Amino acid sequence: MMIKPGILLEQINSPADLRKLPPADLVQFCDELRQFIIDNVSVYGGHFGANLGVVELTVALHYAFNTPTDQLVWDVGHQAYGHKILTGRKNNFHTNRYYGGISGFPKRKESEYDTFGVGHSSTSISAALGMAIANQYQGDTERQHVAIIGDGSMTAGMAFEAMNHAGFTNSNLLIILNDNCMAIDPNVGALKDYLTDITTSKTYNKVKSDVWNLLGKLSKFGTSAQDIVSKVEGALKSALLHQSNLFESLNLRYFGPVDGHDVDHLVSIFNDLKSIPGPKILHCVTTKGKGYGPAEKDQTKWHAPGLFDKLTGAIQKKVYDTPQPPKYQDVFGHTLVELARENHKIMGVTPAMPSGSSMNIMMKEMPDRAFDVGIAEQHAVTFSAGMATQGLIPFCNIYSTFMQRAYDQVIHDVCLQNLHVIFCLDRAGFAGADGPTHHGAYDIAYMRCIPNMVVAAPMNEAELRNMMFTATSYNGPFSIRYPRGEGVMPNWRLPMETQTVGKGRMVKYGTEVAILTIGHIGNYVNEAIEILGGDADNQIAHFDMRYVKPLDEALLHEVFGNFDRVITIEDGCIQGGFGSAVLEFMSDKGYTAKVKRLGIPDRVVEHGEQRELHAECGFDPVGIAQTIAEFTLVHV
Ligand SMILES: Cc1ncc(C[n+]2csc(CCOP(=O)(O)OP(=O)(O)O)c2C)c(N)n1
Repeated sequence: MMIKPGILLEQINSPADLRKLPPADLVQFCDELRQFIIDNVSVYGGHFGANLGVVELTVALHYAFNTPTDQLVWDVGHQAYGHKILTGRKNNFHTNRYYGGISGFPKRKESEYDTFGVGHSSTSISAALGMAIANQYQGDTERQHVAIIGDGSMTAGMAFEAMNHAGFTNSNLLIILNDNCMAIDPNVGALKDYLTDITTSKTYNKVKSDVWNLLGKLSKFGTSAQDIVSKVEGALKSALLHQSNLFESLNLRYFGPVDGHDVDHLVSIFNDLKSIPGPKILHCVTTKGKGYGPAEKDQTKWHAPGLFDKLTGAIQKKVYDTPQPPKYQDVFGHTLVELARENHKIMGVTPAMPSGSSMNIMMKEMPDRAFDVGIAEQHAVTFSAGMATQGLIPFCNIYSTFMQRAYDQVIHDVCLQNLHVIFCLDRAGFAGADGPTHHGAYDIAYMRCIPNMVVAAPMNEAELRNMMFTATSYNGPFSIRYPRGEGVMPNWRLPMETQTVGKGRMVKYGTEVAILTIGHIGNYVNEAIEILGGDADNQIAHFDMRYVKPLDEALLHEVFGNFDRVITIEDGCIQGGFGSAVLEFMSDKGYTAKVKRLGIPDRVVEHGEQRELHAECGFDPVGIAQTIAEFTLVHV
């Protein structure tokens, strides 16, 4: 069917406008909303497949529920574009994820419809339950609270913790399980199999559809939904005795599975569910990428494909004349396989990020030695610890930001027992367009205070390989952080060398000021020197410290013995991070020097390109040059 582009969407600027549409227009409206998302994401980028998959759910939710009084909590929030477009952000949607523009995730300060800030997964049920219990306590029993959570996010412990709690409350909570069998990569685990079984089981669905029919029939006779449910529940329970339902055993009323793309049916179900008291779950089956062929076919690639030609489905790729440096994640992935080929004790662990971390390279070549454990960072860490107790050497790759979830496991299960687990923290530093929920800002600070933990950060690809190699024979907890994106060495496959743990290096000699850097951000120093020009090259000494812990004390004695002006630079929080470690050394050893620390300040830094954010925080090459100029005799 050809739809006239945007004729309904043009008139709709809020859920209140949407609710004025006759039900007969909803299908067309969904088509227009889907097209709007395709038009925008193809040109401006962002998350794609997950958004197309929830178009009907989004429209039905805002149509049936009285938002913003009724509260929708989107899990992760990467699928909330339709919600944003419907709730006043249609006209600035082209700024989505750009510096100064709207956020790619729901955000409380952006809209009253964004009830809870998200970005990390599996928080929605807890948050919605908290809202429900709070409103109940405050005497509002009418308000509806809806958590919309994907089957991938449902694999996390936190989702189960929340359901376990919800099941013994009488809260006004509806959980919508958006089951598309996918996380970013195909979803994994026993729960996934269970959901597939429930969806495809003939007996189960027969009984369920009888129940829905009955519900429909009784509605027509004016019987209240509560009565209907209690009548049919008994029948259902006995009919399904042989096939227990996971959610029902947690005391949540389970409904479904239903077609998550049938907007009319969804609206009528939501209207029915509104009057059914207590915590309940509606299982919706959807297709990630729905309505856009290429995205339905290759769902991982189209999770966040970058810019593309919407007519041909061709994803834009930059073409270069010369070989380009690889992404750090790929250096990790290939190096891990190289190491694992030589050392049969090496294993790989990722919590639901096989593609994002490039662990998929090892999963493909050595499927029995590399594990995607689902969105389960805590489990990933302790699972790795368990393997380490048996003499294996797990490389546990977790994005810096998601490692925050597993902090206790890092301390309690790995470091206190001094186990040989190697943590590779991808996306360390500013994450870019994903914004503050995803910035890897804190890992240097949170890792360096734990006994036994080594904290390393490579300045380039060769260093990353050497650190991974070094870590395999270190025999204790070892963390290596590196940023999102490309390194600096097109020819990076150099033979690996063992480093001395805790040894830094002088990158360049200088006479007036010492710049100490950690990790990839150190590459900015050269650019800063070029910006300064003049005698800057002679005046500036640069040290790549490589390790925040143990610190290279011998090198620091040299630095503080020879320089009275020192600048530290890190792509991490300035409080408690690398610069703080250097200051602690200086103070403990009785040196005095002027020290300027550059890094992520103690405030929320929003989204934007990594370089834009570095500039905002004063540690892009220009900011570094300015600091040097203010601090030394060098003039900009
Ligand atoms: C704690 C945490 N770990 C990992 C991620 C990265 N991540 C973002 S979306 C996603 C998949 C979510 O799958 P699902 O909930 O099924 O949603 P879908 O994209 O399939 O709609 C993952 C792993 C995250 N956001 N939070």
